[in-house]
Amino acid sequence: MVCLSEQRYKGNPFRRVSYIPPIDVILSVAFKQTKNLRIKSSKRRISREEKIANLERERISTLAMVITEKLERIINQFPWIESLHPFYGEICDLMGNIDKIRRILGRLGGIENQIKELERDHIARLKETKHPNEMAEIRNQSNGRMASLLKKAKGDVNYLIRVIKKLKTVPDFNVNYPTVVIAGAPNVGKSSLVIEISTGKPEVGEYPFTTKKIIFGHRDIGMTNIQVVDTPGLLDRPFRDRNLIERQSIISIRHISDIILFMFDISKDATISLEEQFNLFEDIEKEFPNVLIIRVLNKTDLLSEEEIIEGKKTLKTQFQITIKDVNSLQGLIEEIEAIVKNSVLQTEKFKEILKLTVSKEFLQPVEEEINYEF
Ligand SMILES: Nc1nc2c(ncn2[C@@H]2O[C@H](COP(=O)(O)OP(=O)(O)O)[C@@H](O)[C@H]2O)c(=O)[nH]1
Ligand SMILES: [Mg+2]
Repeated sequence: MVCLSEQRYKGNPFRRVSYIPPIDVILSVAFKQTKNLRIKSSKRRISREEKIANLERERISTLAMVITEKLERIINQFPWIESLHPFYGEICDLMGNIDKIRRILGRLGGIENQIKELERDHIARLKETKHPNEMAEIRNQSNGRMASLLKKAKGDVNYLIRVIKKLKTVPDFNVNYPTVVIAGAPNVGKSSLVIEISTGKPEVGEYPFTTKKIIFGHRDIGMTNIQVVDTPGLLDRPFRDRNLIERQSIISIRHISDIILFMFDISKDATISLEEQFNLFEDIEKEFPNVLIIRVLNKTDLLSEEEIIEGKKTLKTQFQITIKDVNSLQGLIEEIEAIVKNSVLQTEKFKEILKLTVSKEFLQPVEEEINYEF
């Protein structure tokens, strides 16, 4: 299996898994290849029996080879379950069962070994006979055993096909990038803010157990990329009536959040009361104890001067913005960039990169100039 830590790319690891063939497809491809085999002419003069023995051996080996290659490809493509980033680990467990996947991959590895064993056994048995009929019988037995062994994995492989299809739809977060998660009631302007903050074109993706599309974008700040994520259906209403799966989904977000922007809406457009918005804010504070939360008052274009002052005072919002005026976002964007730059500068990884890119002379202390004049 591929170890994730060796990967340069840190996005959704399940997107690397390409086509997983169902067992029936593996078998029909494998049998088709053996059918194409013919008795080969040989420079050496060999008996007819020997030629048939060679052909039957090749048929057995080819079937085993095609099956084991296909199984190996399935196993190797899967990310190493043990070293999945906790975010994708939890998502994987939400959409499937991580232990079940681990067991299935183990079982497929076991079948691969058993197929190789069957190949060795039957080839050994071929050597014990000189009769073409018996040779064909041995090959038939080998085919039958390999096929029935493989058929046992039918359900397992179908499960992998189903799970991987779901896992591939999970957004391609780069778990190495500092991430800003946007929270707040429905309709406060979360998706709009992601679009405004992002430098490129934001992507639209799926997220487990939300019916709405998730919008996420990037902001290039030179030394790194900031990832900005909207959370429809998750961080948008108080947690008290959440089911277990939704709570688990919320917890998975904890693994990627560095900053949370909590948006309040006190305009007439607000979809939930101010009290409910505040309950949601407190839930998030409790659930994300180690994450920096920045309070933002949005839709100031719909508010009077007095309402903005009052909102700022009661909600303790640090930024008052409106998506309708990009200038109002400047302070907030600068703050996010400053926080990220500072924290990136402090990481060991960044210091290492800096050492490699800055010239040696630059790092050498300037020699003190000595004045020889007396
Ligand atoms: N007037 C006004 N409308 C806004 C503002 N921000 C967002 N909206 C509108 O509010 C609606 C909901 O915005 P959206 O970004 O989809 O909210 P979300 O549900 O939190 O993602 C959209 O029609 C936006 O155009 C704002 O600052 N002022
Ligand atoms: Mg939205």
